[in-house]
Amino acid sequence: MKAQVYKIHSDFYYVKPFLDKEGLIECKLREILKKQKIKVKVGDFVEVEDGAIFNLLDRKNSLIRPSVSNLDLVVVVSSLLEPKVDFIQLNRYLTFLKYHKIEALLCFNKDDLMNKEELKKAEDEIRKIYEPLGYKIVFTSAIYNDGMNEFFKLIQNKTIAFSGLSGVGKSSILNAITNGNIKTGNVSSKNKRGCHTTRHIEIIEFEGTKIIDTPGFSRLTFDFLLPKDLDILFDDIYFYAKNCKYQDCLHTEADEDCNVIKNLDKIDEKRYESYLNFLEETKEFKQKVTYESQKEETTNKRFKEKTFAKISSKKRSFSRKRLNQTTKNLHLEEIGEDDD
Ligand SMILES: Nc1nc2c(ncn2[C@@H]2O[C@H](COP(=O)(O)OP(=O)(O)O)[C@@H](O)[C@H]2O)c(=O)[nH]1
Ligand SMILES: [Mg+2]
Ligand SMILES: [Zn+2]
Repeated sequence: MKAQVYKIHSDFYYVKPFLDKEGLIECKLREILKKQKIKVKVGDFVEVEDGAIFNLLDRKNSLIRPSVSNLDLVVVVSSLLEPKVDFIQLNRYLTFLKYHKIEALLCFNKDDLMNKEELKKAEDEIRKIYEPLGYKIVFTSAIYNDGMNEFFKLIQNKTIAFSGLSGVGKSSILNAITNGNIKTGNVSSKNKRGCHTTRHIEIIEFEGTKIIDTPGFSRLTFDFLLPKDLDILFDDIYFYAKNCKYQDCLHTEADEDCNVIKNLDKIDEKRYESYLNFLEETKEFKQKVTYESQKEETTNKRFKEKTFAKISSKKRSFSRKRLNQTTKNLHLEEIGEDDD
């Protein structure tokens, strides 16, 4: 029987069968999946037999934090005021989602805090940056129900999750679209040691829309990507980067003849600033990869060759092939990682 995982509590998986409109079924995980270190997540499609999940079906996408699979759309919520839009953070969410091939919907909430002219100005500014990038954008007020019909149409019949900084109105929007009919479990709380207490992820259904209630997106630093792989995640930068004459260019001020630098006036300032910020984070990853890779290479050489001298004298840069292999290994490590 095919089913979707709706929530997980320690060793128990609560799944909803495809052909059943009724409630959830409690299952365990077959030993074989545990042995293969397969981590079943909320949103996963699985096969169930005799009260146990024995097969994980193909995923459309999958995240580690939050630990969910098969999202159609993530609503990235910002508030226009209180707090003001944090464009770097917004670009961070968008770049992260683009990397994971998950569609984003941009929601700008608390539009009631602006007067007509201010709102018009903010809207124009935002649309000018994000519409050419292909994003759908809604302006809402969770308090006055502005934009809620339009918002609901954009999420209807999809599997969605909310992201956005705390205080922008995610819970209020959820309340507004469901008329307070569903309760979500995720209040932000910290225990005595200042750590976040464990919170559960679960799918909540509302009129055909599956909302994955998560404690939020965390650890969104780009320390899993090589510097050379960042530009392609920025459509507006890549438009110029793809014609850059330098092959390994990172499109920073250091390269005067870089095609991105030459066209900087056509790229939104905050977008480029975001790119530079994330680039620094990717450099840390490259260092880690380089280190691991050299360590590996040295060890291999010690076994294969008789002289130590050769190793230290040949401080040549490691091959790209090896770099890619190490990158892959580090990624695999991450996949096997536990989230709680
Ligand atoms: N003026 C205004 N306040 C809002 C709106 N939406 C949420 N708030 C307020 O912003 C604060 C944070 O909202 P909440 O939904 O808890 O944000 P969350 O942390 O993103 O879930 C609360 O005091 C809400 O009442 C809105 O559309 N307009
Ligand atoms: Mg909230
Ligand atoms: Zn360049």
